[in-house]
Amino acid sequence: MTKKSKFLSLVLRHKPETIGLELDENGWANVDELLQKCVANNSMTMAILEEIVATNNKKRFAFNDDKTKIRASQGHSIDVDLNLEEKEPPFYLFHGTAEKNIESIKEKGLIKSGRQYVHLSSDYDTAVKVGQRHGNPVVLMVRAKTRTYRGFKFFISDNNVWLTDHVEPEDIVFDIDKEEAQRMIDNHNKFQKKMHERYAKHDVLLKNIKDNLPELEKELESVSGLWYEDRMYRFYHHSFKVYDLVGTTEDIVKLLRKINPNEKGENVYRLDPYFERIYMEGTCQNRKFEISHNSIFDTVTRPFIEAFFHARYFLEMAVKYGKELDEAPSSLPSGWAALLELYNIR
Ligand code: HQG
Repeated sequence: MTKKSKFLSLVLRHKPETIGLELDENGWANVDELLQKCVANNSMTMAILEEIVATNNKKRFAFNDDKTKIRASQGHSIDVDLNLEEKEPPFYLFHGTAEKNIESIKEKGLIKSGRQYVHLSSDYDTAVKVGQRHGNPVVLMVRAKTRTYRGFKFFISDNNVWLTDHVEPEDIVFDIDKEEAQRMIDNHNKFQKKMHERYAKHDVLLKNIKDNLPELEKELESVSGLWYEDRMYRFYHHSFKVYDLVGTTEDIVKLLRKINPNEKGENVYRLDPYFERIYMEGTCQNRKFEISHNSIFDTVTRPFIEAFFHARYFLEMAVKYGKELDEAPSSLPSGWAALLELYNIR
């Protein structure tokens, strides 16, 4: 049966002319014609074809729906259009080759030479088997997803072989064994999971803002306009009214904590450490005016102002982006990015 399947590979992938067969532009051969033309060269029956299609270890061949046509799913050296499905590849794919090819691959990358595509597999062991066909096997890892960001396309054949036009050396990981490859995949998956969790929190933040928008807007309004104008004036006028900022900052931060997308108990639940320090310094000391402050008025009150400005900025950004955004964006406007920093989810 292997011999017959190899013969089928020859006529359906490389040299249909050996038996005077013609494939259509999509690589299909007419089954009746194939059987007829095989008689002289290599006895083939419908039952044998069916068995090969069903049992071939790599599902190399496929019938059309009514079994009047057959073709190879990949591996062609002749020019056929398989209408392959373009598909987003996993982060890493594998390529098996022989040791003797490595120097040249390091220089030129993976090239398709005779075939229509460079062939890649999604697992390490398959690549070992492919490599063994050429000599002492070596497995290379291809940064497939990274290549798609640069516009290169990947296709998947009906029998799940990944195909691409070429791979430059800089997108190949050389000198890895199976454990190392697995470790890289695990690390990538861990990173991916973390990123997903983080992005999910962007959505939670936006939802929390929207759910609390009236309250946030009301607060922002109360620290804008004439009130705002007056409080800044009080600082320069050395008036104790500037001490009012402390309570206002606390009110704002209460709201900012209310929309925190992190869960209580998570190690990122506290706000950004810089912000927490600015907030502490601007609210925890010298809260009440004392005569002795007069001589050091700016030293005492500047932390109030600093904390107020930071808190007000985040409140303003929350209101702005709560109104503007319909969903958490992947390219980040600065004010939204600052909010993500505040909640440690950037
Ligand atoms: C190598 C089988 C030097 C490449 C398998 C490979 C697969 C370079 C050989 C399918 C090179 C080509 C395809 C460079 C690539 N310098 N050597 N720059 N770039 N090569 O047989 O991938 O069983 O055409 O590493 O399972 O081995 O037939 O390709 O060693 O899926 O269904 O050039 O064939 O499927 O060899 O195998 P091939 P391949 P079937």
